[in-house]
Amino acid sequence: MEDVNQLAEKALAEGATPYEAVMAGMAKGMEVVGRKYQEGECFLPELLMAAETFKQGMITFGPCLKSSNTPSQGRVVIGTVEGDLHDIGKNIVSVLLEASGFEIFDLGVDVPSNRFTDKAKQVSADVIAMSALLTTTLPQMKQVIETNRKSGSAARTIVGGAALSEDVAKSIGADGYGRDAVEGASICKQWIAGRHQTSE
Ligand code: B1M
Repeated sequence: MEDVNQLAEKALAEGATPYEAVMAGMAKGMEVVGRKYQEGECFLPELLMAAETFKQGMITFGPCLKSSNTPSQGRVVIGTVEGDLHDIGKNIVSVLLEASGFEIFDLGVDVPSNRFTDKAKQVSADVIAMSALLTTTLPQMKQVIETNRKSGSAARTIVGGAALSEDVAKSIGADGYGRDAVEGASICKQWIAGRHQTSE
């Protein structure tokens, strides 16, 4: 953990793009630790250390991924649903959306469903983006989607995270599903581009 920022600077100095370093480097590493945890080869403390190391690395890479002078593409309310504290994937999605010019309202983790819909209404969000890694928290996502739809809000809903698949996303009524952060950000961009085209 102490070395990660120095290594991050080194990767950038050697020509890696911040995006490559996060997706092909740190996220890949997290995947390896996750697999070892699943196979009983490493335990919760190692998992926590890996997660903290990831977050530490984002201190270097995060600002490089963000673009400050792109005009706003739209507004996204994002969070990890109630009962779920996993935030690494959600944070990557958030950074990529911000890098694509979206205005981000990040509600954090363990977010009750009404906070998503209230915030979306308050800021006239274009998208509500939700992450879930625990299968037990899927009903929370469904609730946000239903409340959003019933309220007549124009915000579209996109979901992702290890607890989801395309089929599950469909079954809970989400407008979109991102297999990974890149796909999630790209779907949001397509939605906004489509909206601009229809209004021209
Ligand atoms: Co936990 N955990 N965890 N965990 N954890 C999983 C999810 C689990 C699959 C591990 C396992 O047992 N095999 C399992 C869930 C089982 C299930 O529900 N089916 C699990 C469990 C059980 C638990 C606890 C209950 C363990 C315990 O306490 N006994 C506990 C729950 C706490 C809680 O949330 N209430 C717990 C705790 C933790 C830590 C705190 C130790 C840590 C989280 C730290 C943190 O996030 N700050 C942790 C971790 C690290 C994992 C694993 C190993 C890795 C998750 C991760 O960060 N992956 C995970 C196993 C696994 O997934 N293989 C596991 C890297 C990250 C980049 O990927 O988040 O999937 P991910 O995001 C991807 C895509 O999914 C996608 O883009 C990202 C990158 O491209 N994506 C989106 C994500 N959100 C998106 C949203 C989008 C679009 C794409 O649009 C909106």
